Amino acid sequence: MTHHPIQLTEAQSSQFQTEGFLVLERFLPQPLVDRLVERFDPLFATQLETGVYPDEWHGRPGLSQPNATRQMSGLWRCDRTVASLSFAAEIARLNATLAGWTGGRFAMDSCWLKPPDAPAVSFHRNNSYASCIVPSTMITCWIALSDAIASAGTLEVVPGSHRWNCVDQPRFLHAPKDDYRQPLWQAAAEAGIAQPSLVAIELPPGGCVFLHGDLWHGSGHNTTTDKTRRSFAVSTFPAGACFQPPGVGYGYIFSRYRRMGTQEMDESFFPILWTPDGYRSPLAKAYCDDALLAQTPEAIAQA
Ligand SMILES: O=C(O)CCC(=O)C(=O)O
Repeated sequence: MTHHPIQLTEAQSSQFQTEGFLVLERFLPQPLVDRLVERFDPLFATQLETGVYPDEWHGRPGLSQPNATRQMSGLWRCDRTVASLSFAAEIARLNATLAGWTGGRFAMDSCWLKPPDAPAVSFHRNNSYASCIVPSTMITCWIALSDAIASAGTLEVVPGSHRWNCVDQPRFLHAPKDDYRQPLWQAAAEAGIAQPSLVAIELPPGGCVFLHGDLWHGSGHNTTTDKTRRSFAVSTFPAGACFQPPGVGYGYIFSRYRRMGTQEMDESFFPILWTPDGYRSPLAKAYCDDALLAQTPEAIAQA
């Protein structure tokens, strides 16, 4: 059983600075993993608890190839059980603390379901998808919701690549026609790195890895015949983040929720989830519970 809040050690923080990622083998208790996984089938079958559609939706049962990766972003809008994790203060606190920020604001949530034979996900840097935000930086907590093993296409990262002097450009990530690591090889060449080392993040269900927004990562083909690889990712901006002027930078999902006439981020779309003095945006308090505040077995069983 994991107890929140988690106290990160100095060694863990310094590993994150140096390597650009940090693994916690135990983060979510199994009942919470199960509760989250149960929500995905109804969501992909268009049974949306709130009636609201997600921001991104790839892979539909009956319409897409059976082996297509199913991915949704902005799931918190559709389902308040999912939102209770997307808006967990603890995740925002850990993401923000690793980055050295004094507050964390919700940026995005995504689920990634890779059935047997699912194709790879191209290597990329998450910050490239948020250049319409200042500062253009996010930290992501990627949580395994099944056994995340190399043969099932778990996440792969390149230690230290968050410090590489190179650029990435937004691209379609699902089912690349070319080598899914090609963007990585190109970036390594630009940064003058002869042989980048790759690490497959193998985790039990409920384990997580925190990713620096400039860390190169992707995931391989699910080569198994019977294992669906599931994960859920929550990304955080610094609490004081705002928009670039209109037309500057990339970020088509974020920009949808821009208010005209101001560069401020609206707390109804990007709630502040953690600050040291306990402030949370009204939306986060009114919309759902916080899944990581109710960690007794009785509370989880009743939820
Ligand atoms: O889960 C995956 O395979 C990819 C996830 C990813 O790229 C991300 O969360 O940024």
